[in-house]
Amino acid sequence: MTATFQPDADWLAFCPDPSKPSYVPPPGAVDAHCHVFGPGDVFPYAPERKYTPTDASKEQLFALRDFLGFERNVIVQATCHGADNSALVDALLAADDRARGVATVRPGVSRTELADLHAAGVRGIRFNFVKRLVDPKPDDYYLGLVDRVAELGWHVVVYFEAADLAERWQLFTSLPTIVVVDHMGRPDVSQPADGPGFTLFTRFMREHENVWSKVSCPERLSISGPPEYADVAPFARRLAETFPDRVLWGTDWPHPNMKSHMPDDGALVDVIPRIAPTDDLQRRLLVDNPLRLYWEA
Ligand code: 0GY
Repeated sequence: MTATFQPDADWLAFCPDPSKPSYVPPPGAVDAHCHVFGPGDVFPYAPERKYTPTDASKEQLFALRDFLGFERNVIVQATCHGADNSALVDALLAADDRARGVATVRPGVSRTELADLHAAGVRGIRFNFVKRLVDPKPDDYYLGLVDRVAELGWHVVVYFEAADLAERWQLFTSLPTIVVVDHMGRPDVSQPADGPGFTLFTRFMREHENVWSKVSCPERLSISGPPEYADVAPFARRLAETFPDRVLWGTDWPHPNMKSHMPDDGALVDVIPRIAPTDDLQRRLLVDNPLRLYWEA
């Protein structure tokens, strides 16, 4: 089937010529949060999607990986592809064992489909609670799905806004798998990193040793803006120093739904030493943790 898709009128395309970062990631480094979009005429966008992006292919992703000094990717199914993981699987199969995936599945998914996803390199599913991206469901919907994938040894990635944490506390704290939170649960960075909002998030991690966080996406959270995203770094650093074995980092390429600006991916890499200031913390963040979760599981 072929289809032609026009990106949304206000869509910002990813940076075509990122700068070479000054920071050199350690050998084996993993970009643990990125996406592929389409191409739409090969892998059509989902009818229920809430945005239509510019295509962002696996070849472009792998070229960026090499340019930025990374060796591997974790590719996360984006909502514009719904629960059709074809573009994700296509990228995983082309990656020569250098990519793993996080899929979206719905309750009717069969054992065979799950086994095929596993064989392609999928190691988790994503639950998205962000209302501008999806229509969130009652807790039972997610609990039913997690039971389906826990037996495969997969984990759950959750994407939510700061206010959802208190509201969905019961659900989030009852998930039996590893739970990886996208983008630190989207803290309000106009508040202090040791203020009440983010303290609830750190309590979530402290009291639940199965909870991990991506210390990614300063471009989405920052008020002070690029290239340093100085207001986000204290939040990310607090997590990287407090929970050094439960943090991941990713570019978030191709940065869907950015409205304020499109980040230079090289500048994003240069933020890493301000999040993880020592060689040891950087190695855990970029190599040890993602390898343990995605390649050694
Ligand atoms: C991200 C963030 C966003 C989009 C998605 O699946 C998605 O569509 O995750 C967003 O718009 O904040 O992590 O890519």
